[in-house]
Amino acid sequence: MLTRYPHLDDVLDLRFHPVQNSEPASFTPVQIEQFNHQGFIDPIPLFEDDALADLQAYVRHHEVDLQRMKEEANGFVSLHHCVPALYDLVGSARTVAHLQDLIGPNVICFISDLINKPPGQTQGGSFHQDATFNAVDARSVIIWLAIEDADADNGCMNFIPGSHKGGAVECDTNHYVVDPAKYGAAIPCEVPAGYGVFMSDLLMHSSPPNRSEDRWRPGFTATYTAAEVQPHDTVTQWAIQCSGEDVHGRWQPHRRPVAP
Ligand SMILES: O=C(O)CCC(=O)C(=O)O
Repeated sequence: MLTRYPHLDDVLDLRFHPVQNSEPASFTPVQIEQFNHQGFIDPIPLFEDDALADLQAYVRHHEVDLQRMKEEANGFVSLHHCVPALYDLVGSARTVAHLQDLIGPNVICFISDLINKPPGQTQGGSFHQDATFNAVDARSVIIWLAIEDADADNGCMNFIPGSHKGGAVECDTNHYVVDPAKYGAAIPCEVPAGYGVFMSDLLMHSSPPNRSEDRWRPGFTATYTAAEVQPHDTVTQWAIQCSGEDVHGRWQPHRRPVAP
């Protein structure tokens, strides 16, 4: 099994295509090379000082409501689609400028999630490739943004560097990679608060348990692709335009939501 959409397995291009950008505007050429070589770029600051404090306060005050919103929407909804503050978060200028170096000028965000792992967890941590969950060609870039410091103690993500290069691989019925160790050694990706890590949708990653005694681990993740990429199935349901335009009218992006 390759993806959650077996009828698309022969339609989707699930190979890795290196980013070709010799004159990036926000990343350095070395960081672009890092993306191509290891499948992610070491964390960079996206929110600092007051902007970070505001984001942390927002998440602390609204977390319960946001989780309830997801549960009430048949188990999941991409929150940027219905919460103005999170719409603005996924389209923030610094984030999008960096994405344009990897994706091009026409940036679509089509999925996001707030994951706050409680302390004292004992289970979790199966490797997967996000491209196998998305009904689009494997060209998406995922940003994982730390709302508070994420480290090995409170369950930061683990990556298998270079595991994106072979494209999508066989997974089990839960869409976890079969025998991930054969694709390389896993490393923890520690991310300071306000920093984001940009990763290929083919990078094998896992979310190990938060074994800390009393530290929550809130992280916000958003998935972006180029408007030129053909969407399939229901993948446009939460699509928004972060920059440029939907050149071929493929995504029909949604407007900024209004506050409930
Ligand atoms: O935030 C996390 O720890 C899990 C993220 C993840 O694995 C995913 O969104 O695919």
